[in-house]
Amino acid sequence: EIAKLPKETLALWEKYGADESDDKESFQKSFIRHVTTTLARSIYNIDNFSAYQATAHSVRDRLIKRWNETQQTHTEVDSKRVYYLSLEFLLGRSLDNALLNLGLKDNYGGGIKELGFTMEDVLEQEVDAALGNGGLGRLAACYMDSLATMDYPAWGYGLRYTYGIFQQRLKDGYQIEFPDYWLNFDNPWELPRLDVVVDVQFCGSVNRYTDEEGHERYAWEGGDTLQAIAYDVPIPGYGTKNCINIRLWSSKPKRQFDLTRFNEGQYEQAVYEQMQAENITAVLYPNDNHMVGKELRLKQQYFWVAASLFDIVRRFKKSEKPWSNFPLQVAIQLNDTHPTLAIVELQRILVDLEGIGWDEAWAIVTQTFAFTNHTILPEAMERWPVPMIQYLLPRHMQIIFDINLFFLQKVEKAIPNNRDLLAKLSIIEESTPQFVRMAHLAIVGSHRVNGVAALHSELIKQTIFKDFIQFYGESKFENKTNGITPRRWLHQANPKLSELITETLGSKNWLKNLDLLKGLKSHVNNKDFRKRWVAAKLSNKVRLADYIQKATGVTVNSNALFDVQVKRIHEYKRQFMNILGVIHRYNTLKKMTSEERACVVHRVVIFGGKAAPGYYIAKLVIKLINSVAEVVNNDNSIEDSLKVVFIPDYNVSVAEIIIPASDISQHISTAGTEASGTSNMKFVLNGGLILGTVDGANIEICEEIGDDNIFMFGNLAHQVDDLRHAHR
Ligand code: 73E
Ligand code: PLP
Repeated sequence: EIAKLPKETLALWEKYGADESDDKESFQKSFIRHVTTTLARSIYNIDNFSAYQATAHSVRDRLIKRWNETQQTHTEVDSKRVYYLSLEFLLGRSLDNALLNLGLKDNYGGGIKELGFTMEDVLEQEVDAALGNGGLGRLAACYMDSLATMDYPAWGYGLRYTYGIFQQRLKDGYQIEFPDYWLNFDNPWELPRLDVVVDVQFCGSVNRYTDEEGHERYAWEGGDTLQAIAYDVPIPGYGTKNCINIRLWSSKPKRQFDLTRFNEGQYEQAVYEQMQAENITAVLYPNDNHMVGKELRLKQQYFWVAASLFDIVRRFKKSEKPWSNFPLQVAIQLNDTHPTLAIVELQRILVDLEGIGWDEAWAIVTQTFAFTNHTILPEAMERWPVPMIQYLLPRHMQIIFDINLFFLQKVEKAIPNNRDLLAKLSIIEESTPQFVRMAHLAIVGSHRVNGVAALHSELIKQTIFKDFIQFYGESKFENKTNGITPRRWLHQANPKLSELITETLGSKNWLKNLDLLKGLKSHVNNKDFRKRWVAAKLSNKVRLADYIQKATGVTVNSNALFDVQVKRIHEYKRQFMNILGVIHRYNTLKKMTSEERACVVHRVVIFGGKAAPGYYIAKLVIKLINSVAEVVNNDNSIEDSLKVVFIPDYNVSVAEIIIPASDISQHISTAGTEASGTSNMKFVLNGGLILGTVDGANIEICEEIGDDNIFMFGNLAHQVDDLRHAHR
């Protein structure tokens, strides 16, 4: 096609499409251009926020270029793509990350200074993209950074919630929630693709018919149709031109005016129904590790899955390869059971729309999908009432019943006369009403199932998925221990330590290969190295102390030991045990003489984390922590030997300040309950010690760093059930 264009046209594209340079002057030029044109402002009315916007737009221009080139290359090469389906992407801020990954930080930093701003002030202006609850959503964001950095042709698919995770404020020590209307100002980190629109159908009915070849077929007809609009979020890799995409869908009514309604004067009703369409992507459900069986949540899941699969299939079809090649071109990873309907949707597309036979279609489906389990907590297991699915997705419910029937027939054949096993494995829970067990559907529809840390991956085989081992054997179940991106969590969040490491190792290669950190071992006794290490920690603690002062009004001493527990508030994470420990410490300090207290290391105990709005006990724990803080911080008799703070609104940006400043962090879940944990890795990477239970990734961290660098305590996972029983 390009060859057909006139030479003059091509020459123009070449001339004007050349890279805008990345030097300081080019940045300053584009900054001023964006201030005056994009923002329609002038030198007389530009504040820090406009400076942020202009800088972001300048970076965005460069990102778009890489994004375009990457997508073009992937289309030309037509390599296999990996798709990560996640209802949550907890991205945080983008500007600093993009500057570092694109290698622009120094030139832009210098450039902005000459324009009268500081990079720190400018970076502070950005609001977090907080489209996630906690570890699961942040893991998705870290994976996207790593996939981009390692040059994978990867795509993320998610929802563009109008409201992300709520903002937490404190009133009289209680949590109160505020809406996170993060799109108040324009979002430079998304590219609206108003031309990428997918129709999504709900409700209606299923009709059986015979096609021209005499085959029995099913058509899903009628019901309501709405539209998914794509918003693309470019994710640049570090030290590579690869820039991948997260496609987030936003719901819109399909502008089909119901003329009868209007003619009958039911204007309000007609408009109201249109508005319902926009509700689908309005808000992120704020529950971590807990299922809430709301119809709107199921609608979100199908809306997202239908739009994403349509897009994936459309891309595959462009290559005109036979359907049997689909799993060679497409790998879809299911981030927990939230996208499990994708399995059913692909089977529907292949059988109903493409006319492929059931068995052939099912082979394609199972070779395409893989499923990650993130939790064994019973309250988090997704199950949806059959009548709800039947109403919203009548054809999908039929397909689920068929998948189950054929699956159970295979089980019966392999392990005959075991009705108990059939009931345990069934995708359908035979209660009143019946329920669909989404984890069972995800296992049956995937070729691999993984847990997120070694212990967790063993536990799923022994507990929630035990019965499946009888049928599939062990090989379908494997472990993929979680990870984190060292670019954001060390290089970006802790620039001083990052610089020391780079200087000591002689290159930045460790940012792409963390094993190289082993090279630091030979420097542990080097005086200068140790001095600089301690200085980096102290400056991070000073930065956090300033933040605490601003956010809570409490003054803390940066020379005290910082003892940190920041994560979602949950009974299984045991913030309650921590605060009981603090009360005990306070009582002990009060009983001491001044001389005795002088020998005790001063300590600041730092808490942070959101409680789900409907989680009564978790909210009460927040109040307890704040009440304890009130007493301890105002008791002069203990002479500042103990301070307690609850930092409000824990999010990614706050984590970036807290984590590098920690001396000890607590990861003290009841053994067997925290599937992995990822903040534990972040604290360790920043040179912090861990106080932890024998749970999740703590165990593997201990193996890596050695038990001199971690304090492990408590019972083991296999002892917990008996202990619980004995306590009754
Ligand atoms: O242990 C963490 C794990 O590190 C686990 O609790 C968390 O996932 C992290 C990443 O693997 C998690 N979140 C959820 N389930 N497990 C969850 C469930 C329902 C809604 C939202 C989040
Ligand atoms: N929430 C936020 C904002 C985070 O940054 C992280 C991880 O860094 C988590 C939650 C997960 O923490 P944890 O693994 O301790 O549950």
